[in-house]
Amino acid sequence: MGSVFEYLINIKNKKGAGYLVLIDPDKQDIESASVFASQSVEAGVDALLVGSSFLMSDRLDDVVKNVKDISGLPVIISPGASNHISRYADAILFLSLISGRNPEFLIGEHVKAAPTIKRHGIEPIPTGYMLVEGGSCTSVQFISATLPIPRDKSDIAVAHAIAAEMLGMKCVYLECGSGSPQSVPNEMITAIKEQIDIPVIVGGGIVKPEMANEKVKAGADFIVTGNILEKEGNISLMREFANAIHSIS
Ligand code: 1GP
Repeated sequence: MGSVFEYLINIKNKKGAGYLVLIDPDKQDIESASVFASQSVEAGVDALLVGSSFLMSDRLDDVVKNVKDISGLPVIISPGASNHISRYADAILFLSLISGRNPEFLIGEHVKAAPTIKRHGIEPIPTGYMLVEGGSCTSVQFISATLPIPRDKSDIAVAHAIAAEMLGMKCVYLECGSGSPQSVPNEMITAIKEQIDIPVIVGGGIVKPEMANEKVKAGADFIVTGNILEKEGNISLMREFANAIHSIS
């Protein structure tokens, strides 16, 4: 079997862009996460992310195991800290919060997590995580104690993305933070995409399929939604997102 990263690249090549749905174990119990997982398959979601900035619940293992068994989709952890690891996951976004200057989230948590990730054989996907100002102080901003990149400073965002690529990271994740009032500006996505060859993941505050479609047109390779499906969760909305994201090839 190929790697999860290869699977994602194939999805991007085949469908134009990929759709990743985030399940937050703090917000969803096993039962609702399981329903979500089976609906994801029907709706055409490409992979499931599981994660939280905080992780107050002890459900991570159970959620990962259940959604993987039910959906058969790759399950990728989107961690907030070094203890957010499940041996049942297929892969983990090995996120370095490159937009911030907090050493703990640039390398410290990684050193703590690396031996466990290796021991469990979870595939790490080295990812440059860039927090972009989204109109409110999100959990990521608060917990990481880092400043987001100002929305109107695409040049700063581009420089970070180029550095991520030069450091050998496999993708960049442009993130406004879960539930943010605004999403990553389309111009910023385009400016970054013009300068790097690694895939660009975009998430945070994407609440309408049309928004997802615009982000893909701007250059996003993968779109992440979380909150909106937890709030308004229904399979038809999930399907609309999938169609909007897969419509450009
Ligand atoms: C958070 O980008 C994801 O990491 C999802 O954000 O919950 O705002 O969709 P939303």
